[in-house]
Amino acid sequence: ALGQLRSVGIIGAPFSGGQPKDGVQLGPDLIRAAGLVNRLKEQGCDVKDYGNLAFESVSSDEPVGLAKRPRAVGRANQQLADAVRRIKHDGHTCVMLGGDHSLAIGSIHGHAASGSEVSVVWVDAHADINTPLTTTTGNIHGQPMSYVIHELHNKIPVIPNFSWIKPCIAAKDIVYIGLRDVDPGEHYILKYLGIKTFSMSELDRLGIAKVMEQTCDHIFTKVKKPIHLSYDIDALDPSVAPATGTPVVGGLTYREGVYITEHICQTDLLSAVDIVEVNPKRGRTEDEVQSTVNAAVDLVLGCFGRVREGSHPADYKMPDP
Ligand code: 6HN
Ligand code: MN
Ligand code: MN
Ligand code: MN
Repeated sequence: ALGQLRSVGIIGAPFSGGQPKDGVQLGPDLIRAAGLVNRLKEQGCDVKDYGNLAFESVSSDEPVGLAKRPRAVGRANQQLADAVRRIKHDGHTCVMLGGDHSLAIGSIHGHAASGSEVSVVWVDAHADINTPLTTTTGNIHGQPMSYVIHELHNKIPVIPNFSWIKPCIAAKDIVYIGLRDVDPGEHYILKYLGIKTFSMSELDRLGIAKVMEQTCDHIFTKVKKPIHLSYDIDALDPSVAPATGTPVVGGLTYREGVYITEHICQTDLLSAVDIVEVNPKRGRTEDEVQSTVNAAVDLVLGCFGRVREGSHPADYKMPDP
C-alpha cells in the first residue's frame, strides 16, 4: 500500500444548516487537529489542504414547504460543489470534511461534474433519501440523495438556491451499508427504485467481507465508475462514535467500519470521500469526543492505504548488527 503515492485534496465544510444541532460545523478543524494531514503524509500520501470554505449567513431563510433553511443549504452546497470540482480538476482524490450530511449534495454534484459518471457507496445508519415532501423533520441532511438521483427528479419541488442542482446519479449506481433507521417514505423509495442496500440485518447475516464483495459486484457490473464514498460517522455504533447528532444503537463496530475503507481503497477507484456528522458538542465527555474524532481519522487513513497488518517503505533498510 505504501508503494503507490496517493494524491489527496482536503476541503473543510464547516456547515450545520442541514440539521438543528449546534457543533457539527466544528468537525473539519477537529479532525485536522487530530493529525489527519501528517498521518496521511506518513503513510505515503501527497496531501494538499484546501482549507475551509467560508459560508455567508443567509438573513431570511424561511422553510419552503417542510424543508428548513433551504437557501443556506442550497448556497453552501453550490460553493462546495465548485470546490470539489476544482480539487478533482487538480487531480486529487477529494476528502470533504463536514459538517452535516446535506453537504453530500454539493460534494457528489461537484464530483460528478468533474468528469465521468460516478457510483456512490453510502455508509450511514440513515438513508438520507427523503424528498422535501416525504421528510417528517424538514432537516435537509435527511434528504441529500433525493436531489442528486435522476429517477427522483420529478418528485422534487422548486426550492430557492437549489436550481443549479442537476441530478447526476443513477439509482443502480448506489449501494447503502449500515442502515438501521429508515423512514417509511425512504423505505418506499429504496424499494421502488430497486436500490442495493445492506442494512445491519444483512450485515449480520453475511458478515462485512461478503457485504463488501457484493457491494463491488454491484457497482462494477459493466463499466467501473469512480467511487464516491459518503461516510456518515453515525454508521458506526454509538459506543465507538458517540459524538454525533443522530446516533442509533446497533451500528458498525470499529473493525467493520475500517474494513469498508480498506476494501474500497483496494479497488483503486476511490475518487471522493465525505466524512460527515462529527459533532463534538454531542459528546458527553472529552473521551467520547476523542473516540469519535479518532474513528473519523482512521476511516480516512483506511481509504488511503493504511492496513492493519502494518507496512514498510519499499526502500526499508534492515539494520545490521
Ligand atoms: N443524517 N431520517 C431522519 C430525517 O430527519 O430525515 C434522520 C436523518 C439523519 C441524517 O444522519 O445524516
Ligand atoms: Mn446518519
Ligand atoms: Mn427516524
Ligand atoms: Mn447521513
